Amino acid sequence: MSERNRQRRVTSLDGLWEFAWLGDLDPDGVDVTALTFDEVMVVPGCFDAAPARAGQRGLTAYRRIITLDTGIGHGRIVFGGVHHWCRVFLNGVPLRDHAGGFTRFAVDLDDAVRGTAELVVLVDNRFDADRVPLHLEYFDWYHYGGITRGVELHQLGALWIEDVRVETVEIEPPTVRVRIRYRADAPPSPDHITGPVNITGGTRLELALDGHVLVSETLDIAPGFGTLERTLEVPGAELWSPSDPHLHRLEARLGDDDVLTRIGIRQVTVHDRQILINGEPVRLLGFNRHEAHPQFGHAVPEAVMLADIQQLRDMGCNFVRGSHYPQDPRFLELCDAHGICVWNEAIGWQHTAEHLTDDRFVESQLQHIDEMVSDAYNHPSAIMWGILNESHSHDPACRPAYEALLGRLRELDATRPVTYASNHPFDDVCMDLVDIVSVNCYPGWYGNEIEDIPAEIDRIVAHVDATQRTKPFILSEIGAGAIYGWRDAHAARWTEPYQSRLLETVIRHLFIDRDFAAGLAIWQFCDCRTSEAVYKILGRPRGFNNKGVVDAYRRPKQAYDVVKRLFNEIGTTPPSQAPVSLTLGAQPADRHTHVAIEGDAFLINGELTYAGRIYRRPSSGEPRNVAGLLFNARMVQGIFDDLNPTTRTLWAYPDDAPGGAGPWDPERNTSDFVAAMPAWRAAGLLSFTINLQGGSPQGYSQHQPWHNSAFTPQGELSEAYMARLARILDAADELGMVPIVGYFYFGQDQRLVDEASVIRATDNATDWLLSQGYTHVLVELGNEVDNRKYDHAILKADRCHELMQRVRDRSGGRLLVSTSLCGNVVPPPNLVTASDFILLHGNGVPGPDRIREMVDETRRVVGYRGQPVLFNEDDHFDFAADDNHMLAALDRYAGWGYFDFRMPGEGHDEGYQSVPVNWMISSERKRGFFKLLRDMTGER
Ligand code: ADA
Repeated sequence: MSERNRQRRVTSLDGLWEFAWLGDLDPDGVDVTALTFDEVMVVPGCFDAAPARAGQRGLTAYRRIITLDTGIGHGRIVFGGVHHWCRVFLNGVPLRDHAGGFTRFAVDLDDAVRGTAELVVLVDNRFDADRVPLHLEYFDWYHYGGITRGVELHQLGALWIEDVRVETVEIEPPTVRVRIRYRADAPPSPDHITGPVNITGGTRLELALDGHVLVSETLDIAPGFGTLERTLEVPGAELWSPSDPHLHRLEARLGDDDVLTRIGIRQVTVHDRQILINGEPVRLLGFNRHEAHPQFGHAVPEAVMLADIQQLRDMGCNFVRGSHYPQDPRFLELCDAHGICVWNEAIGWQHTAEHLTDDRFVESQLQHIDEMVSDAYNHPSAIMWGILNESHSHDPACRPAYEALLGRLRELDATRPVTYASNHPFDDVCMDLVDIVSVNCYPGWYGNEIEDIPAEIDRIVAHVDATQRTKPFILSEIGAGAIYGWRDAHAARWTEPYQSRLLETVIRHLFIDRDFAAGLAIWQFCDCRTSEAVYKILGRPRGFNNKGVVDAYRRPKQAYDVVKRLFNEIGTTPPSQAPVSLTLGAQPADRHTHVAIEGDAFLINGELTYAGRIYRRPSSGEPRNVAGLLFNARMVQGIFDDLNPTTRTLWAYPDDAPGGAGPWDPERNTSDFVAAMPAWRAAGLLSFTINLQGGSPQGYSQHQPWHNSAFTPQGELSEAYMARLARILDAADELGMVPIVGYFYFGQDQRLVDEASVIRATDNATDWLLSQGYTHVLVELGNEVDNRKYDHAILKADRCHELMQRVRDRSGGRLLVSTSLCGNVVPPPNLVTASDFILLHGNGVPGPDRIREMVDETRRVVGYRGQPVLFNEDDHFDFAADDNHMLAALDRYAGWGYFDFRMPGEGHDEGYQSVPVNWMISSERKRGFFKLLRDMTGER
């Protein structure tokens, strides 16, 4: 640790202390003057890492004699960290208790004590949720006990500096603010031995940077606590950055006291998905690091810390997440010097509402956060604060705790972004509180396989992107266990090759195949000992968390070289200036059209559709309410393609196609579709159904050998299909239309290999819609889910509600969901219950009376709660008749949807479902529908 004081008398108390094992004793019952100290223990050190006391939990006592010079003002003992509860005594008198390891605290001594004195510290490493709420047995790391960081005796005069905090105000010109908190004894008196305190003037304040005095003043210092603040412009100073970690030495002197600190001038900001240091985007590549070692426990010696930095640098890292507690300031100092950015985190691990709604727990966290901030404040390497690893951020009951803790961090330090690692990315309710979104996940380890990792990461990023648009994203944990030396031809879990393969997949996907993440912290740098509770150790061979790329003694595993190769390769390219969000089409932009349901009516942008419109039936003059209905047409082939080369030729453009003959062209098809949309909209069409697997390109078909699916067999999204869909949905958004996006079609669900793929496809489609920021789409989970041609059980009528609910949950209710059934079928209770709006099909219905009856019956199904009802497929065309299906639907206040396919002998202008097609209003049938629509809706 670099020198911190020149004037102040500071004595290190590190070394071998006398030690007594007190085991089960209650600290309140211990007479510290009557103890027998028959062992010795190293300070700093962990008594339970030492062979004599390895693995033991209990109360202990440490003792040593200190010498307080006569002629000093105050004595103060500064403990760098004690695990995890202690009580400090001087000459048998208790002075203070402290709970919680990993942070510094001070004990002020009685001014009357001079000469030699006996310092005894009771140290307890037992778990006790009342006394030490921050250290709980279930955490996934071993809680070593002891005086784990250095101890110092400070001898203070009558005026002393409590702390100095330095922050960067500007980088051009480099400008820092220095805040000195001091205390002056009251009142200074003639017999005060050292006493520059001068209440009438005469105390010197001096601030020097790299030896150059920048402030030199004489001040009046009144007794008591005080704060001095000076802003220093230092034009020649060099900035700190991970690639050029320039440091400056700041010396603050007040009277006879001083504090020396090494500072880095740098600014951390977040903007548009990026983390910037001094305005330059950085890509954070690194590891989670537990500060632990089998021989030293948490009291990792500086040589090991330096070796850690060496290995991190060797692997091309510029980032460490201090999991899951504040890192030793000595480590931060090394990170300052070597350009490693640190996420400094308060203690926390998987807390539920039980803790997070407990005032005492939250209070302990707040105190701990104060200490963490004060320890790390001046370290330029500490670029962000974190809290509460993997806690219940998805439980609204926990939100107040997140608000309190993150609020405290912002209050203490407005210069650093805040974050927490969430393992509930899909239903997190606190992410709006952070500056950087961080997610932990373990695909390929705790669930599914390495091959599933890219899709899982994409899903998470897409979701986060949709909800937390412009925030940077850090993958804050991902990894696999590997037992050091275990290389086996099967390369299964726990082998070094498995870990290598998994990490290679992750890094490639995040930074080579894509470039959307602001950072990655691999879980983890070194293996670390963990809880030996049975439920834990059975999944943690050797009692260690084995996911390190080096073992606990820092011996590299196979993955070390993989990470090294990839990080070094990636590190040579700058992060993209405008990172691509995980939207396969356009970037989410401000959307224009927002659909909602109120009762049985649809609203667009807060207004009923066709607001105020009444239509008088021509035959009878009876008034019908049109407002709130959704008239639509079945246009499911807007993104059609055929990936089967043997059938693709069927869809060649004929001579009579506008634009002429040519081979099938999916982009041309989508372009023609988009070009026709304004005409539909002008005629009163507010909605159309489009499907990720289309519909029969022949209207009705027995067999469907063509391959038209926006999903890969495993349920991933096809970029080409989704890009086409984005063009259509973007245009609809501009036009104020509300498309119904269907996910599955019975003629193509066979393209998905199994149920897991169907689920994956559902999630992917949902995440994609959200990631696009769409607020104008309705979801039709499956087209005609009672059709016997569906292969996957989960898509059939009796189970499809599972997926509908999944879409709703995943979108946090933002997507309105339904499904349709075959013509003439009234939906069963499970589907009515699961639907936000009800879709009916009118094909095969014998006449308008049955249409009316279907709507009536639907409204009587158990589970019906007044949702809007609409037909979104009906192949009836008697638009000029006095009564027809469309009018019948209107009679019952239900929307209606036109379904038109090309009939035998017809040309390219006919039909909307037969590809390729003229998407314009190009035939008598189409004109019939659009005329009646125009009349009904009053659109011109
Ligand atoms: C969690 C947790 C880590 C560690 C890891 C694992 O995500 O945040 O502390 O326990 O899992 O190895 O499973």
